[in-house]
Amino acid sequence: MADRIAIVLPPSLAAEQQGNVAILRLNRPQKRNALDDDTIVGIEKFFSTPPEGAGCILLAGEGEHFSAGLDLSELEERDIAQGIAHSSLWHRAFEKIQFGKVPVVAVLHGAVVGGGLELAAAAHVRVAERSAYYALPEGSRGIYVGGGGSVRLPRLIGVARMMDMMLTGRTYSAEEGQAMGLTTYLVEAGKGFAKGLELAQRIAANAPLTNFAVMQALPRIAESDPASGYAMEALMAAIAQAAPEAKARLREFLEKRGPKVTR
Ligand code: 1HE
Repeated sequence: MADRIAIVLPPSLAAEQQGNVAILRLNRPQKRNALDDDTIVGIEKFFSTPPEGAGCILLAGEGEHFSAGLDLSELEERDIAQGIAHSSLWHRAFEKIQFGKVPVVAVLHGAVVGGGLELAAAAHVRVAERSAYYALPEGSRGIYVGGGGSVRLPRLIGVARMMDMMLTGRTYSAEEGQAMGLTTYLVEAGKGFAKGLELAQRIAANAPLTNFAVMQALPRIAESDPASGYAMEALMAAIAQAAPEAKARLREFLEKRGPKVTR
């Protein structure tokens, strides 16, 4: 059973909750889920204060496409200062996804392009249906990525691939994306939401401190020099294992009540 969520969002976003998973849908299919300012502000708000009890957030798109990226109709009148403010708004909003309170699983289908790909790149796990395709059409529009793409995408796919996508307009299929690190799970048409929900429920069942460590400590450790990384890892490991939840889970396993790791 899905519960509606009290937070006030623009009509381009729809939120609900299924148990310990909160679901946010891009809900502007008539414009292919193009991301206008109201939507980005709504995303920032939702991920800043996820619904109580949510241990994971599932992000999906209504209609035939995940997202056509930036709403190009809002670009025409912007000057340089407004352009910087606009990009900074996207940075703040997507930072709340990547370094927010709980992990985020994105379900992708159809176009995952431009700012839509930047949005997907901020999620922790990406489930892509075979219809999904990735592109950065900014080059052909005479603009540049502005939603953190230059920071996140090279870390996922490499600078050279991102350069090629932007310079030549090359698109990648969901399947190709799997080899590159964009698609974490590849699923058949219509199966993305169910797979995403299954993964989100599994993530939400983890100890919150472990999810915190994976979201907040792991990417920072990966960016730091090895000596700082080892020190931070040792601290994080010690903090996580000292939590009562960890003790209880370890005891469960040792008393033959906990789950075994299976293939
Ligand atoms: C839009 C947008 C949009 C559709 N902004 N209105 N993104 C792009 O360059 C991608 C532009 N969009 C497309 O290439 C296609 O729309 C799609 C491949 C995604 C889908 O094609 P299709 O045939 O299903 O739909 P459509 O007929 O092209 O579009 C339906 C409507 O959505 C139409 O409006 P209508 O009023 O005529 O019905 C389109 O104008 C509208 N629409 N995409 C505004 N993007 C932080 S910086 C990030 C920089 C970027 O993201 S650049 C990439 C922008």
